[in-house]
Amino acid sequence: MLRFLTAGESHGPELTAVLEGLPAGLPLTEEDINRQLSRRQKGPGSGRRMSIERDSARITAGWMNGLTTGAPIAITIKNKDFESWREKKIPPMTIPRPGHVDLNAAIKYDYKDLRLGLERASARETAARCVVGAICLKLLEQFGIVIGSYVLSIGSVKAEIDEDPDYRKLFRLAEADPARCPDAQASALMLKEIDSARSEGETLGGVFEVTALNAPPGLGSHVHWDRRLTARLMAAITSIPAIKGAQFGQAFKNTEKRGTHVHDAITLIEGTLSRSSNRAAGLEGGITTGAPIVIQAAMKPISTTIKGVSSVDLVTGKEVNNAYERSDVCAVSRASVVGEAMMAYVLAESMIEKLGGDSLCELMSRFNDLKRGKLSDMKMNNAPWGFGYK
Ligand code: EPS
Repeated sequence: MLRFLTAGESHGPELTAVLEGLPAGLPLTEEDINRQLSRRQKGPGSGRRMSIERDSARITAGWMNGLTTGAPIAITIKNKDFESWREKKIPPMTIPRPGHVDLNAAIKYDYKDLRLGLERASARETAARCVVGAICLKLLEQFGIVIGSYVLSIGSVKAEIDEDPDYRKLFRLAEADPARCPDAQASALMLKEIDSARSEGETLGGVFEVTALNAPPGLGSHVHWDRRLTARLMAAITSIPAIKGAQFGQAFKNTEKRGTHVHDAITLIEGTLSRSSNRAAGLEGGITTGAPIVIQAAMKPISTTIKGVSSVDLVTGKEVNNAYERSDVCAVSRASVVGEAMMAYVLAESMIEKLGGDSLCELMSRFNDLKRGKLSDMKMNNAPWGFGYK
């Protein structure tokens, strides 16, 4: 079983991630992790904090001489901003920001200052998730699995994407674009939109898509609700702060069509059962089909706005606009990298579940024996049968 924990506050000394259940013998460098951390830090709409932090990972357990040992892996990332908070007299925070965790966390945990909720709810925590995602991605890479993401919309500006796109091209274009948007024209408009929201004291949300290529068929299971990969991916993606909705491929649009226009016909190509389309977005019955796994996530506009939204001061009981806390204007481009990390974690978990094994060698030999929908492997009984229950 693969599992992870993160710990750390936004302005505390450091973030910590612990990942347990990885096989031994996986090659891993701090550079592998730092590459993903730096991708998460790029993107338009960031506040001043992003110019302070230069995230870099320190592996402190579960890894020797460049290889995982099978023991829990521990990693820390310093919060550079802690230096300016260490001795600070922090002013009281008593007006909850609508859209943020402030009010709910204070009610739930009996906090006497709202900042206690903010510190842990901050999306700063997603740096630790990217550490976990980077390590999981290293495992997936051994099996040829590739994960990428791109921005589909920011505010009302939408990218034009082909219906049956070349995903590797989308990944490349997004990587080279400041907004991580593969449509250059839309990207320019997105940047303008972010500038205009900033100047109005407003914030923006948007939609990004995360896609995994080359996942083998047979990950996840239909036999129980919590083993459906569909559900696990959905939970992982919607656990990212500010994600309020997700769908596989064009799930909502598909509801408007008749069934024969939605399901992916099965064909036989060179002895292997294949699909001529991928409207199922890589999953049927909670199990991977072997086609790209495509999930979209809807991110709400950042909750901290310069303009302020009406709230109540918990000290005076008076209705006032919430005070402004330094924040981002738009985090959609950066969140797409966090989406990749969560997808990598869920796929690594399901690969380990499928392949078993304590070392990479063991996983690899079982991977090579996986059934991949060859007609010659499908030995049907082709005879009447009964349940046989007493
Ligand atoms: C965040 C507020 C901002 C963001 C932060 C998430 O930080 P600060 O309160 O220090 O200005 O920059 O995101 C990060 C620090 C990060 O690394 O992504 C929030 O309230 O969620």
